[in-house]
Amino acid sequence: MALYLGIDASTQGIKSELIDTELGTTSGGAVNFGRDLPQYGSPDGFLPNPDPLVRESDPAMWLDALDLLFTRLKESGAPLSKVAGISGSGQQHGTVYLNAGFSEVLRSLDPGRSLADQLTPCFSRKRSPIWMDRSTRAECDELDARFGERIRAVTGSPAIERFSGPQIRKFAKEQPEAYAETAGIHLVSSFFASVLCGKSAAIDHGDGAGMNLLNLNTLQWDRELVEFTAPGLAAKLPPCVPSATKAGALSPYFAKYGFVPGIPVAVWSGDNPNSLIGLGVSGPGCAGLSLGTSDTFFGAMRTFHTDPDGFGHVFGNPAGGFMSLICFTNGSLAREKVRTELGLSYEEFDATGEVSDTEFLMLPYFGAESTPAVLTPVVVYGFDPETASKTERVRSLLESQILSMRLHSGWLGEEFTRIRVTGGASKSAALRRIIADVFQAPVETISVGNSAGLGAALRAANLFGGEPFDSLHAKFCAATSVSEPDPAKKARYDRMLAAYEELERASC
Ligand code: XUL
Repeated sequence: MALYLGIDASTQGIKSELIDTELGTTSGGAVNFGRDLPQYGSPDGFLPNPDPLVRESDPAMWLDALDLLFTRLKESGAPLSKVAGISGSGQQHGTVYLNAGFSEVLRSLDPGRSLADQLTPCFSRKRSPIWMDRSTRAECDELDARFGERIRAVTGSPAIERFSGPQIRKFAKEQPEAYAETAGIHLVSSFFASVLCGKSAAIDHGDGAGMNLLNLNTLQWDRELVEFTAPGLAAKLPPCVPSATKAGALSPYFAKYGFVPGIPVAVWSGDNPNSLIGLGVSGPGCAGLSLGTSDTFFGAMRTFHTDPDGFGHVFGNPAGGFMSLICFTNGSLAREKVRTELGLSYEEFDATGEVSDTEFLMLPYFGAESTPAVLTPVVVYGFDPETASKTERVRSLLESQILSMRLHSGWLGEEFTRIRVTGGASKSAALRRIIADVFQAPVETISVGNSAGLGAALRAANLFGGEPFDSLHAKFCAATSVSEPDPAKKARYDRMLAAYEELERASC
């Protein structure tokens, strides 16, 4: 038996994927923040805030969720004593601020008390900004004014509101005393890795690239960017290392769940880099599409280059080299909004996506949007929604979302030979067909839904079990369904793409 554990710390909960590389089997576990930890008042994983641009979470909730996940795995009889290595995945960009006491508390964690109880006094900022936060436009403008095009050329992304650098700068400006008390700043990923190892863990190149601080040419923190972002920041950042790096050995604290202390823990990465691995698309020519709260479109990059429009990002590929990532914030958010507005069940919504030949387009920015950058929510219809049928409205939303992905992935210069989908909305056959037709590429699903958790487990198996990704992908990521493109639809979507581009240009 060769067991590896991948933990996925996402916006709405924590899940795990336990894989057996000899048998090729997986089993999952899950904690939902809203349902299982209602005391944190975060039904969707973040705290309510009167400012819609501010999105923060209580990091103590994340710790309680980890303890609860392991309690559940133990109670369900999961063979945790046989686990040979662990890695994980974090929602990207979120930051955790820790005072000088963190290292000592981590070193001597008491199994008789919870993680949250022991580590809460170590937070120099009680609330962690997460990737949904859009409150740092002023800081992004300051970075732009100082560095201009250099930020994109060096970090792979322009200054972006949700990225960690602008978030850290805002905190240092607004709460200078709390910032001065901060001895270390972690990403969600490296924070969890630190807790598991009982010592501060490194950040990997996959997640580190989402900070506007990492120089992708040198793969080191960029001295000038770090110095400008906040005073003394260099001393507060952990080192940044390749994803295939051991972070440390499992802390004795976790023996209470049945783990053998001292088993190796790999550095964690972000959810998108992990999904690239978990979907089996870490080689060029294939794309991954995660249809979740936000939709993300990603793929391995043949050469390092950046999006001239400034919406796409470049991150480290955990399998080596680089990956692209384009985030569409109004993914399931918009689909849910339209579904409920029209009073449709999920089944009806899916069935409606199948029909209608009208070429109706819309811009569904029910909340702030990343691609294209829209801070003030706005919904634009290229048709009259009052007279359009429900069928036409649903189809218009789904086609517009996928056309936006085709438009904004053009900078990659790739003809995709296949697209692998994951996330809740990937269950929709109608949506999969639209993706296949818009991109004129086969769209595949795999059996494991939690591609980020699976990717983390595969990274641990690759690093500690020595098994190549190709062999792991053959075992765990075989296609379970394929939607073939209809060549007869090519002309329709080429035409609609031009019309969509025009609508977006005229409105944003
Ligand atoms: C990527 C991004 C989101 C989060 C969601 O840039 O902001 O995909 O990683 O977890």
